Amino acid sequence: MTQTQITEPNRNGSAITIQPIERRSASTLPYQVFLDEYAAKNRPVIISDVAPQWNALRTWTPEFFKSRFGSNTVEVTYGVSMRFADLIDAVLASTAENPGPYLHKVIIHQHMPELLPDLTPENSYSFPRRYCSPLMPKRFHRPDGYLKLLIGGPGGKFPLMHFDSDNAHAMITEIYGDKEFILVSPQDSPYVYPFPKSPHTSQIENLEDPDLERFPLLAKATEYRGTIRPGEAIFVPCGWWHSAHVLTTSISVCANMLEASNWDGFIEESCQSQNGALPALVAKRLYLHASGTIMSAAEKLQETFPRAALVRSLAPLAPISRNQTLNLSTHGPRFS
Ligand SMILES: O=C(O)CCC(=O)C(=O)O
Repeated sequence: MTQTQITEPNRNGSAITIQPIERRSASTLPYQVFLDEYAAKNRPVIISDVAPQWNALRTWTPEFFKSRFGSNTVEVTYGVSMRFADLIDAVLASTAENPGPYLHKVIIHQHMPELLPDLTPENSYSFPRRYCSPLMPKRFHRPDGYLKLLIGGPGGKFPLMHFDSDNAHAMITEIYGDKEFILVSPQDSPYVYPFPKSPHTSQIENLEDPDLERFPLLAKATEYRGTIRPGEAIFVPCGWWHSAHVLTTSISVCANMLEASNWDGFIEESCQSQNGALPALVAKRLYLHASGTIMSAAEKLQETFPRAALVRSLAPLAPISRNQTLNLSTHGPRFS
C-alpha cells in the first residue's frame, strides 16, 4: 500500500492506524496481473469498472426488487425471514441512528436464479475457479462460488467482522449505492478478539467506533478502509478480516474463489474440520494435494499454451473462465 496512512482518534481517545485500500481500474489490470499482484500476494484491492455490461447496473434498484419480488418471502439474516416488499421498505427507512435489516442469506443460483442473466458476462475477477473443478470433493464443489445477494440501507452492516471459510478469497461487486469496508490483515488476528469457539468471527461488534477499553489490543491493528461504488468490486483475500457498512442504500453481490494461491490453506482448513478416522483424513489430504498438483499443471498449461488442443481438453479440470467449465454437477469424491 503506497497511499497515505492516517491515525484517527476514536471515542476512547486512542488512535487506530488506518490505511486506504489500493485502487485499480479493470482497464489496466489484466486478470493474470490481478492474480500475481493481489491473489498470490494476499493483498486487497478495489477494482473499478469490473462489469460494465451487467444489466444489473442499469436495472437493479430497491423499487425493482419490490415490484418484481415483493410478495416472495426471503431469509434476511440468521433466523429472520420477511416479505421482500417489507424488507425493501425497512431498508429504505434505515438510518445510521436506527439501522434496518441487512439481507445476506440469499444464494442467487439457489433462491433467485432469475437474476442471473442480469449478472452476465461474469466479472472475470470473481470467477470461482477451483470451486468449479470436477476434481473438487462433493462437499466443496460450488460452481456458483456461493454467489450471494446483499441488500441494506444506511447503518446496515454484515453482522460480524469475519474471514471466509474454506480459506476462500472473496470479491464483492457493488451494483447500487455505496458501501464501506474495513479490513484487517491475518497477521493482526491476535488483535481482533476472535471468538474462542468460532475463530473465523471477531467479538468486536462496532468496528467503526470500537470500545477500546474492552478490546484494547485493537489499537495495535492496522485497519484498511475503502468504499465501493456502483461498478466497483473489492477483493478480500483469504484470511483477511472484513466488515461491510452501508453508507447509502446498497445492493451488491459477493462470490468466493479458490485457486493456486489459497489451495494449501484450503487443504489445512478442510482437513482440520474432518471428524472421521485417521485413514480417511490421510486419504483426503493426499487426494487434495494430488488434485491440487493436477489443477496447477492444467492452469499453467492454459496460461502458456492457451490454443493447444490438448490443453483445451484438459482445461475443464481447472477452468480459468466460465466457458471452460464442464457439466456443473460433476464433482470429485464424497469426503466429509
Ligand atoms: O456484506 C458484505 O458486503 C460482505 C459479505 C461477506 O463478507 C460475506 O458474505 O461473507
